[in-house]
Formats: sequence, C-alpha cells, structure tokens
Amino acid sequence: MRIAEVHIHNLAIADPPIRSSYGLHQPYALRSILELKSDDGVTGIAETYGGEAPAAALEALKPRLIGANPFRLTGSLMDLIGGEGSGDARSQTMLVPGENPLDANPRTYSAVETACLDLIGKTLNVPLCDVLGTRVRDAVPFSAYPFYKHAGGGGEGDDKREDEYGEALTPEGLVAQVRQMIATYGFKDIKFKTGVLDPDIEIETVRQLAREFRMPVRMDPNSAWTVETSIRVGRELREELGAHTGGYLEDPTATIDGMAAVRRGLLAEGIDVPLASNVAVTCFADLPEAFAKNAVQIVLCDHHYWGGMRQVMQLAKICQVWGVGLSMHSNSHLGVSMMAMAHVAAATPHLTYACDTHYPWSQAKDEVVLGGRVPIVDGVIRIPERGGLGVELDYDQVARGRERYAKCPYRKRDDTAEMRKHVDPTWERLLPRW
Ligand code: GKR
Ligand code: MG
Repeated sequence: MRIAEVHIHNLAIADPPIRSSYGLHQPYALRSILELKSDDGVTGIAETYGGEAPAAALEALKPRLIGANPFRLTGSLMDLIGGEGSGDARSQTMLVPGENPLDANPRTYSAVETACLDLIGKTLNVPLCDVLGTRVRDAVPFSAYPFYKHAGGGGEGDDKREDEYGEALTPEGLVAQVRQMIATYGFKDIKFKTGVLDPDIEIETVRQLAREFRMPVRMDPNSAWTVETSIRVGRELREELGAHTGGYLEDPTATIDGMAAVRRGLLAEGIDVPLASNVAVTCFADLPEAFAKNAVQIVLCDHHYWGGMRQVMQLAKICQVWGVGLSMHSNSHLGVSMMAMAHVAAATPHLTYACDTHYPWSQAKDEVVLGGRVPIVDGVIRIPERGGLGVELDYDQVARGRERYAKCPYRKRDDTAEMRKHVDPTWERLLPRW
C-alpha cells in the first residue's frame, strides 16, 4: 500500500466569545483536515490546528508523503519529533496552543501519524485503538468544560450563530452553563477555565459548582496568578479541589519553578491540592525538571502537539513510573479530533482523569464528520466497532468549512486582538495578572 494523494483542507468553525487568560476567542476557530488516500482507494484522515502556518507545514511535507508506505511513514519522519527544535527540545513560549513555532514539527508529525493510523485501521477494518494495540477501555470519559463567556454564539455577518449557552460572567451564570452542558452530555467531571475574573469571584464560582454538582472540579487559570495568589486559592479551595475529591489546580502560575513553589507552599500548610499542567510542561524535555522539582502532579497530554498518539502513550508510561497522573488537554475542535482523542485515550492504560474537550463549544452546522456530531452520552464517548477513527468526512460540510475560511479574515488564533476589539482596547495579557 502506498499513499497516492494528499489533501489539506483549511476550515473555519464558529466559536463563541469565551474567555481565558489568553483573552477572548475569535468568532471562528481555525482547523486543518489532512487526508491521505492510498493507491487502494482508502482515505485516512486527521484534524489539527488551523490557519496558514499549520497548513503550510503539511503542504511542505507533501513530497515526503506521496508514494510512502503508511505502515512505515511515521518512522521515516522521526526527524520531526527528535532532535533540536523538533520535539526533544524545550518548547515553552507562553503562546496559545497551536501558535507555538517550537512545537510546529511535532504537530505536523501528529497529523500525519493520525491519518496513517486511520488509513491502516480502515484498510484492515480494525478500530484505531486496536491498531495501537492496548485498548483498555471501550468508553472514554470527558469533562464538562465551562468558560466565562460574553453573549454571542460565534460566526460573523450573515453567518452569525444562535447563542446556545448565553452570557456567563458570574458564579450563577457559570452554574447555569454547567447545568445545561451536563443536561446535554451527562458529564461527571468539571474542568473550569479561569484566570479571567478577580480570584475571589472565581473561588466563589468553584464553591458553587462543587456544591451544586457534587462531582470532581478542576480549575485552570492558565498562569494568571502569582505564587502567593495560587497558594491562597489552593488554601481556600482545599475542600473543593483537593486530591481526595479527584480535583486539581491546573497551571495556577507560570514556569516550573513557580509551580514548584506553589506545591511547596501548599504542602507546608498540609494542603494536598495537586497541580496539573499543560503550560509549564508542554514536551518531554520539560519532564525531568518538572518531576525533580515536584512542580506537577498531573501532566495533561495532547496528541496534537506532543508528537502524536504513540508519544502520548509513552508519556503516560513515564508518568506512571514517576507516580504522576495523566489527564488530557483540548483546544477548539471538530469530530475528527474528538475521535482521535477518544481512541488514544482508549489505548492508554495510565490515564487517571476524565479528558478535557471543547466539543460542546462547536456546532452541528460546522461538523465535518459524516452523519453529524460524535455522540457524548453519559459523559463518555464509546469506541465504535468500525475501522480506524470510525468516522468519515462529509465532503459537502468540508466545502462549507473551506468557504467560511475563505470568507473570514482570520488566519491565526489571536485572543488578545479579539479582546481589544470587543472588551477593552487597552487589554494586555499579563502573567501574572493577580
Ligand atoms: O480555549 O481558551 C481556550 C483555552 O484556554 C485553551 O487555549 C487552553 O489551551 O484549554 C486549554 C488549557 O487547558 O490550557
Ligand atoms: Mg490548561
């Protein structure tokens, strides 16, 4: 089997105005779809970050993809995930995920790997997690992912969307948002994006969420706080976020040293609120320092930028050996990424928390998966007994996504620009802000 055709689709999908310490989401999130078609006429697909740079990187790789054997292709691309500047090096830039030039190669590699594994799975009629070979669960749990949010449903002009969730800028608004998400998807865990409002309001919001839903809550201010503020929040929320609840505090402050200082400060007071990270720790090269300094008790994996699914499985094993938990990070995405996340989670034994997903923030109108949105029922995605990812592309929907991309002015994610446009013309991303 050889790869005969490679297609890359740039898509724009409506995205509501949700907030984080990065700023405000633009009306469209950008995604790329990669298709690898074999000479047998089978097509493997992958979804990754969108906009100009990720698509150009995939485009540039075409000559190495055409004619390649998909069973061996990812082995011949190891230069993208090993060696200087390609995945073995430190990659922290504090830029939004998907816009970090230092992990561009692992992201490109990951898309090719996912498409190859899908192609192999579809050719053999074997689900992708069974191609990976270590399926340990058939149903993968995901978390509700509430955000502080302005009014609006995303999209622009005559493509402006209904506001499914409404504004949520108060503790009560957040509780209402989570109630709606849980009613629709049945989630059993809550991952709450913070670093947006004064920490006292966010503390109150977590308290209300924990009281109302009685399920594990995680709080992620994306490095918006000082070490002192982080310790104070950990102290005040020890009952809501403590290890005994299945909760955690994610990236309260920037840098491995900052995280280590927060952990030390909390432990000195006898408080076991574990710290998770997808900001202080973004690649394998961060692990030795992070573990040596006890900066991170849970790593958030993400096959999109950790260099693919098999790298995530290796990360899981390293974490297990070091007694560190593993959770899964997410950015705005469609059903192809959703299924890839579910398959790698199904095949990763040491996955100790329900995974994050932005999927509730995307809309059926933009879904490119044939048959519509991937179902999340009772908070889980069930692995379908179909080959590869278990989903195919709906080419009419892909064409609509391409059209939206062509029409919209966005070519990269820029939450600061959007914040200045709609909320505060003088806004700057401050780390720490509080
Ligand atoms: O979508 O605004 C967002 C999130 O803040 C996202 O960019 C983060 O990557 O979900 C993420 C996280 O867990 O840090
Ligand atoms: Mg995070």
